[in-house]
Amino acid sequence: MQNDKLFVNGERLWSSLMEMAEVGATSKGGCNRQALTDEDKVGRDMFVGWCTDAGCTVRVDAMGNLFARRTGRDESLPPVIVGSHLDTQPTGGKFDGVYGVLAGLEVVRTLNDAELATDRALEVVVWTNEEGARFSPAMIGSGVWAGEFSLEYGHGRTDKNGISIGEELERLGYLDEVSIDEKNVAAAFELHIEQGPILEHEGLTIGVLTGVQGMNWYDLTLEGSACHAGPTPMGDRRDPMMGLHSILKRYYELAIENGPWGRITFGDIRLDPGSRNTVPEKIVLSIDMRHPDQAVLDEMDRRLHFIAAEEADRFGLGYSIHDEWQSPAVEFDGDCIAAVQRAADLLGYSNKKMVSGAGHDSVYVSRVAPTGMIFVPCEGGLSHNEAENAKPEELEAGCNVLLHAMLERANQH
Ligand code: HGY
Ligand code: MN
Ligand code: MN
Repeated sequence: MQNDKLFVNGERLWSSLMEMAEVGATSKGGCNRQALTDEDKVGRDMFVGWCTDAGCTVRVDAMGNLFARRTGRDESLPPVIVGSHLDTQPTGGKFDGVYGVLAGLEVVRTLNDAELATDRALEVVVWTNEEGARFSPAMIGSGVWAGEFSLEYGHGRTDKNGISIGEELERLGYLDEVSIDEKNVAAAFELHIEQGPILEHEGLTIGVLTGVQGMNWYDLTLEGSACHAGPTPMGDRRDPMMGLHSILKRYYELAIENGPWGRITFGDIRLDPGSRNTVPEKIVLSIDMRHPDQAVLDEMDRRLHFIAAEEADRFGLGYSIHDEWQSPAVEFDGDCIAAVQRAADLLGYSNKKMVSGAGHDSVYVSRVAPTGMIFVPCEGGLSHNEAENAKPEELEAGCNVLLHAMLERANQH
């Protein structure tokens, strides 16, 4: 490895990750720093302080997205941005999202140490509510910024307690009126743990991402009749759970038939009235279905609706499917992919091109800016779990690739 290459400070990156992991830390070693909670505010304030200390100016937009800017030689040029998210799942880990944000800050700190200016300004971005765990849908901060959702829609989304994003931004002091129309960006990058098993299984250090798989979210409602769990014979019931039992079997078969990339997940379920000795009247089931090939995902969508109709009819149930969110499959920008590939090769890291199984803010950012992503392995491919873990040396390698990919685009005209 030639000596004249710039390298990040892996220890400083690791210690900033561990310091941020203390915010919303759970007893099982993970993080619960859900979007726009008090814990999220503490994390945001910490990040803003670190960026200010690193000489950046920080701008907040009307969705609470944070833009920490390191000026370039020519401030008239569109910047290069690097972003991800600080919000976590309720039982999230120390690295999902936050690694991409703090790696962006580490790039700034490294360039400061080297007293290296770039032609274009660099901006490290924190996107609001990437996870979609507290407020549905996911990636709503980047989605409003990219024009996928209106600001009114974004502010109006509420959590399970009826509290809206707009109210929480106001309460936390992260609601600003700055225009969110400044989308003139030369290139955008995001660095993230893979959250799956491929890189670790193949013994590779870097994922050069070519795109993100398509994702559909639904709410399936099944309606029957509440009755007594004791005297009511099984054959006399209109039990939505009996219909759900058949539907679930066929939905899992649908994902497996469309393997190896077909995915279906049922993460949340609500039964009314929710009493142990009353046959439920209504079931609402959350569905997350994914596939990298949009045509296949569209066919899975058709089958999903057909199966629900057929099984509801068989069990004499009412049913409805609410299409909560659709995020079509995304292909990243060829020049950004090539910049990541060149950086990984220059630094001698083993790598492969791949598609992301998880959604990321880059899905929407890629709508308005040339975008690329970088993956590093995580232990056992595990994520959205408090045991999420990654190796410091691999996190450092990913950040080195990010540094060189950003440098290439920041000095390109
Ligand atoms: O759902 C996703 O893939 C992302 O983690 N929000
Ligand atoms: Mn993430
Ligand atoms: Mn996540």
